[in-house]
Amino acid sequence: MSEETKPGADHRSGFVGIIGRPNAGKSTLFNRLLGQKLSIITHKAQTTRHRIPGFYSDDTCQIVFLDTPGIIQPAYLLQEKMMDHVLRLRNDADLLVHMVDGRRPPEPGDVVWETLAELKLPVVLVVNKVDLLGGDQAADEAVAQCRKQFDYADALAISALDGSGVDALIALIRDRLPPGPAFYPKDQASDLSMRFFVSELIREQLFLLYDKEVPYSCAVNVVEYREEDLIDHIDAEIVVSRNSQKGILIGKKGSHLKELGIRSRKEIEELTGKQANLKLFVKVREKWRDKEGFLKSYGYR
Ligand SMILES: Nc1nc2c(ncn2[C@@H]2O[C@H](COP(=O)(O)OP(=O)(O)OP(=O)(O)O)[C@@H](O)[C@H]2O)c(=O)[nH]1
Ligand SMILES: [Mg+2]
Repeated sequence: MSEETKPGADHRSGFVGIIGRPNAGKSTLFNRLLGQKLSIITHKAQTTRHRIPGFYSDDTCQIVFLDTPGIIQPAYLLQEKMMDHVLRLRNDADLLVHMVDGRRPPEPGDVVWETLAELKLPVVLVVNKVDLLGGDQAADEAVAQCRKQFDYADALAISALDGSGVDALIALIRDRLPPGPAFYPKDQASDLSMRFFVSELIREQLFLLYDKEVPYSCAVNVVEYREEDLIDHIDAEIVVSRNSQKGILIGKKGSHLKELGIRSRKEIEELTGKQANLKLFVKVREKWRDKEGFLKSYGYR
């Protein structure tokens, strides 16, 4: 056993799922906990579609955080797959963090209460966006409103954006995890591939650049990733579910797609620290969001 994975006297480890309604700030918290951008963030709901692992390590513990898609009532098969990522936490997580936007904590009857009951795990309530609440009273009220609906193990108010309360959250989680060794080398941040992160960065730019239904109708697949010393050559296809969306995506004389390529390349280069030669292609696959075969091959299992 390597030095890194040897259990110390009081070393702790475990899996912690971050769940909540879309836009609550789950991915913002996840990235802040890990000190790097592993998960994409936008102002739009349902940005995250996968379950993304990120490894937090210090001398005393290793916490595998799992960022998840926002909890919704699914309307199509892709959304059902997204909710499966949340429900699977029941078997895979030791503890849950339930994130709530402090400005609008879920009401009685909200779909999250059903999900929390189904997951049958200890849950820490995290009231987020306190920077927007204008004082402790609103945060306390949000905690009280949620506690009426669910029996939380603990509750805390934070701002994932400015980081206040995040160290306290880590300490609180650590104390609730069982003793055990690290699962992964302590300098490793995740076990997803660079292909995955690149496709997510392109999807992030799709959400930021295009309106309405378009980003929700897109999947991004990296079909070729060839590394050279100074430059990575990346081909990515963007799949849309209707022919009309292809035109919107490409824009007049290719202007929209060009802009998407420029912005995505910048993000990818920031991630890899290298130059990227990015080529984007648009492909129509009618109603892919409802077809098991397409979903599977696009990584939505
Ligand atoms: N002011 C403020 N904004 C925040 C905070 N945390 C997140 N946000 C913003 O809230 C929006 C949604 O953040 P995300 O982290 O993408 O939310 P999410 O819960 O992962 O959303 P989905 O993936 O769609 O479920 C973004 O515009 C964030 O910048 C916070 O503490 N304060
Ligand atoms: Mg997210």
